[in-house]
Amino acid sequence: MRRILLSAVLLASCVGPAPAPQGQAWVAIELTGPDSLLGTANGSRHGETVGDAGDVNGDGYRDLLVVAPGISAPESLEGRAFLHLGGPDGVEIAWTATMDGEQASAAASLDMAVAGLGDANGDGYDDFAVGWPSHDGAALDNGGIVRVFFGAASPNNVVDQTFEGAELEQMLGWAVAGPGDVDGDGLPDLLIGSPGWNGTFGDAGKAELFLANGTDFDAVPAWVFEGQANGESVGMSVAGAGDANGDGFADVIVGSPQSINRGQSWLMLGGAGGGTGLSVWAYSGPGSSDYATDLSGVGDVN
Ligand SMILES: [Ca+2]
Ligand SMILES: [Ca+2]
Ligand SMILES: [Ca+2]
Ligand SMILES: [Ca+2]
Repeated sequence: MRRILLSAVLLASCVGPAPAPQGQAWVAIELTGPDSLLGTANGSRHGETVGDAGDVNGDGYRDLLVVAPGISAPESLEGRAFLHLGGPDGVEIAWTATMDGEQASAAASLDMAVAGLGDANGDGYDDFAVGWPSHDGAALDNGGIVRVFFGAASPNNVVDQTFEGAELEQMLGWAVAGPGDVDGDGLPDLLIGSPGWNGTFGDAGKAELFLANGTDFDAVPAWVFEGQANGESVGMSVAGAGDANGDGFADVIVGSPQSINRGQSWLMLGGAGGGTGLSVWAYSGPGSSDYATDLSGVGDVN
């Protein structure tokens, strides 16, 4: 299978005088030079986050997700994710599907998150998730929401599964990731961060692992990793860690730049049932570093 390098480089949504920036996502496509995916409206912050969607339409080319958290389409500042299909000449400039917040200010202050998941429902098409942490549930300001979209030969924006925050200001979906197959059943699983969640401690935050079951994802997490201090905000970042210990189960890394005032990340090993969710390794950044603001897996380093 041919794979195109989706070296998606975020062009800074440059702060400057009016007019407000639209933002652009630049995609380096082989040697043909950059093509630009232009923002569609002033202030849309198009390209603030981009993600590798995997091969959503099953044609052998990887596809690209581009986020515009500031777009109003038409709900004010609802935020939108664009799916651009890859092909033999790179990524198509025209999008194939758009996923909207469907609620005024769903993405206004807290941005959005996107992640390719792999083929979670086993139909041969890769699936992806989009998070809107500012989404308001029933009487729950900023409870947050993650929507899962299954791939298809002709991808669409029909929501196939939804995870919603259960608390005020939980901010579920601040971070999402497809860590791979954490429980070894052959299906890739789903990680969701909720940095505003209150556990034993206020705003402790949590990260949850949801296992694929062949149809969609279990609604109940295999495990929950909770913050252990007020304001720790665990789950501001989540990522797959590859198979860090070489046992065949994908592993997981969870982080927070708020932890112990300088940021910290934790490694959880996969295993039967998704593993224990207990950290086997923790790393903290140097003083006041905001370490673990963002995380990403690196695959097999050596
Ligand atoms: Ca594709
Ligand atoms: Ca699928
Ligand atoms: Ca699995
Ligand atoms: Ca492992």
